[in-house]
This record gives sequence, structure tokens and C-alpha cells, in this order.
Amino acid sequence: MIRVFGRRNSSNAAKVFWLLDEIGQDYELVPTGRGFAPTDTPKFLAMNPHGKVPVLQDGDAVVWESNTVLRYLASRFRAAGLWPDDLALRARVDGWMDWASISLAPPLTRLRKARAAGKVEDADLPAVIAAFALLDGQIGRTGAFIAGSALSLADITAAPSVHRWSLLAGDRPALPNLDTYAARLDAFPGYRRHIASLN
Ligand SMILES: N[C@@H](CCC(=O)N[C@@H](CS)C(=O)NCC(=O)O)C(=O)O
Repeated sequence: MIRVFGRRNSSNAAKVFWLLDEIGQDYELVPTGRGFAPTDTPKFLAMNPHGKVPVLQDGDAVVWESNTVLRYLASRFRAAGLWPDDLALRARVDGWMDWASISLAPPLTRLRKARAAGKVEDADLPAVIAAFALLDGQIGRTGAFIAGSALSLADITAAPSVHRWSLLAGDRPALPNLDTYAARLDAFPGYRRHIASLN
């Protein structure tokens, strides 16, 4: 049985939980991370030297870094619809996965943390708006999902940020393609169960 070390309220673990639901794969959750089993123990650090969740254990294979876990699972369970075999199509999905993790999520996370800490200057807001406006444009081009006409790992990677954009208070530009896209994601039970429940 596949084991996931993580917690339901972790955005990076939630991506893995959605994919596992999407491909219909059972797993055992080992509650780990803030509020659960510690990640700074020698045993956990031997699995993931970064002391972060999620970590996937599949027999002898131990996989950390959520996007790598997504790709491992898609490959292992032959979910070619979500992570194409064709190298050019796969690279398109990978590109958007990297972009979502490097350029979309970090400014949003910094903004949310700064606001939670009571800061008022919103230094990261322009970068957040620029990234989401770009995503809105991409959805306008495909007319459906991030990397094309069907759900892919790119959507699962970006999903926590898309959800958290909808939770963001304050003045934001109207991004109609993004609103339609969020509603499209909401039609997936795995999104509703694991992503829409994140705060
Ligand atoms: N880039 C890593 C980030 C992992 C990460 O920061 N995980 C957070 C939860 S989202 C964590 O482990 N926090 C510490 C904890 O829960 O103990 C990934 O995508 O897996």
C-alpha cells in the first residue's frame, strides 16, 4: 500500500491527495507535519532531508517534493492523460508546473503571510496580480485547462493557488477566464475534497 506522509491542511500534500483520488489509487495517510508527527526526527529526515511534507513511500521508493511526487504517481499508474507520454506535450505540462511553483505560488504565499502578520504594505500584490493575470490569459487561449483542453498535472499543481486567489480579500482586477476556470476545477470531486477545503 502506498503511504503518504503529510497533513490534509498542507497545500503541497493536497495536490498529491487530489491526484491519488483522480487516478483511483488507495493510500495510507501517515499524519505528519505541523500539528502531527514531527518532521525533524532522524527517521523522517532519512526519508526527506528537507524535513517537509508530502513524502510518498511506495515499497522501497521514497519520493519527496510534491511536483516530483505527482510525476512519479502519474508515471507509476500510467495516467498519461494527466502527464502525457509525448515529450513535447509533457514539456508543456512540466513548464506550467514549474511556473506555478516558482512564479505563481511564492508571491501569493508571501502576501498571505504578510497579511496574517498584520503588515499593511502588500509589497507582493503587484507580482500576485501579474501572475494571475497571466494565468487568466493562458486559460483564455486554451479555453479550458492550463496546458490544453484536458485536466493535467499543471492544473493540480496550480490548484491551491487558484483556490487561494478566490479567498484573497481586497481590490483585485476582474479575471473572468480565471473565474470560469475555478468553477471548472470545482466540478472535480478531488478538487472539492482536498483543495477547496484549504484555507
Ligand atoms: N517544495 C516543497 C515544499 C514542501 C513544504 O513546504 N511543505 C510544508 C507544508 S505545505 C511543510 O512541510 N511544512 C512544515 C510542516 O508541516 O511541518 C514541495 O512542494 O513538496
